[in-house]
Amino acid sequence: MRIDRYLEYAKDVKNALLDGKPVVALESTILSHNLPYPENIEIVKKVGGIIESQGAVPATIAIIKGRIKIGLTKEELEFLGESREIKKASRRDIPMILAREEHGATTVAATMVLADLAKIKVFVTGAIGGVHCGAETTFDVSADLEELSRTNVAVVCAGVKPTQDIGRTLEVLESKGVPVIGYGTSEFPAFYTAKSGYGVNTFVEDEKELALAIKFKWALGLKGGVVAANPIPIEDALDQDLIDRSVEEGFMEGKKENIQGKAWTAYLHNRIKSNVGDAWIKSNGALLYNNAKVGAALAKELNDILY
Ligand code: PSU
Ligand code: MN
Repeated sequence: MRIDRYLEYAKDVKNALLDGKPVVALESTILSHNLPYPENIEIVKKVGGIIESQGAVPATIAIIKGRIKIGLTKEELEFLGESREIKKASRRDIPMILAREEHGATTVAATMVLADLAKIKVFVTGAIGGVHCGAETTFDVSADLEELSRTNVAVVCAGVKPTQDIGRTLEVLESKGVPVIGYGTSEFPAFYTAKSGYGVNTFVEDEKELALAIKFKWALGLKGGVVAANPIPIEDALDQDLIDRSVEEGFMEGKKENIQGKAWTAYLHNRIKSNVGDAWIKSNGALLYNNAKVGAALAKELNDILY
C-alpha cells in the first residue's frame, strides 16, 4: 500500500516542502475539541498568520473523509471548527478512521505521527497530554508521552495543564528519554501560568541552541521528539492562586460528586474555565500565539542546520 496516496497537502505546504522552506505543523484537536466555536477558528487562523509573518508555512493536520490533510484550506479549517462531531484521533485511531473514510481531529500523538510522515519537524500546540491525576489507579497516561519517545518531531507547547499530574508527567518523560527543554525558563510551565513548581530538564535562551540540541539528538540516532516548553507571556498569564484554588476546589467537589477516571479532566477543566471567565479564552489564544512565534523561529533554524 502506498500511504502517500492518502496524503493531501495544501498547495503552499507542498511548495514549501519541495523548496526546502520551513513548515510548522499544528494539531486539529484544539480546533474541534479544546476551544469553543467560533473563537477556535479565529485563533487557529491567527496562529497561522503569525507563523507566516515569521517566514514559515503553517500546516494544520487532520483527517477529512479518510484523507490525511497536511495543511487545510479555509473551508476545511472552518468545517473542522464548526462541526462538534469530529472524532478525537490519537495514534491508535488513525487506521480505522482511514479505513472508514471518516474525519479525525488529531491529538498531539497523532499529529506527530502524520507530521513525521510528511517530513515536518516542528509542531506547535497549547499543551501536551500527560499523566492524568489518579493514573496510579486508572493507568490513564496520554499516548502523547509514548509518541514523544518514538517520533522525531519537536513539540513547542506551554507545558502541561494543571489538571494533570505534572510531576508524574515529567517523571515519565524522563524515563522515556524525552528532553524537556525550557525556552527562556528553568521552570516547567503549567499552561495558564509560567510556574508549576517543577523544574525543566534543561533550558535554552534561544532557538539556535534548541535547534542544535535537536540536531545532535537525531544525529545520535536517539529516536523521539523533544518538548520545548515555552511559558505563557507574563501579561497573559492567569492568576496563580485562582488556578490553584480552582483545581483544589474541583478535586474536593468532584470527589463528592463521585467523578471517576477520564471524566476528571473535563470536570477540572470546566471548573477553571468558569472561575476564570473571559480571561480564559484570551489566555488560550495568547499562549498559542507565543508558541507560534517560537515554532516558526525553530523551524527556520532547524531548516538551516539540519541537512
Ligand atoms: N491537553 C489538555 N487537554 C486536551 C489535550 C491536551 O489539557 O484536550 C488534547 C491534545 O490534543 C492532546 C490530547 O494530544 O488531548 C491528549 O489526550 P489523551 O490524554 O486522551 O491522550
Ligand atoms: Mn487518556
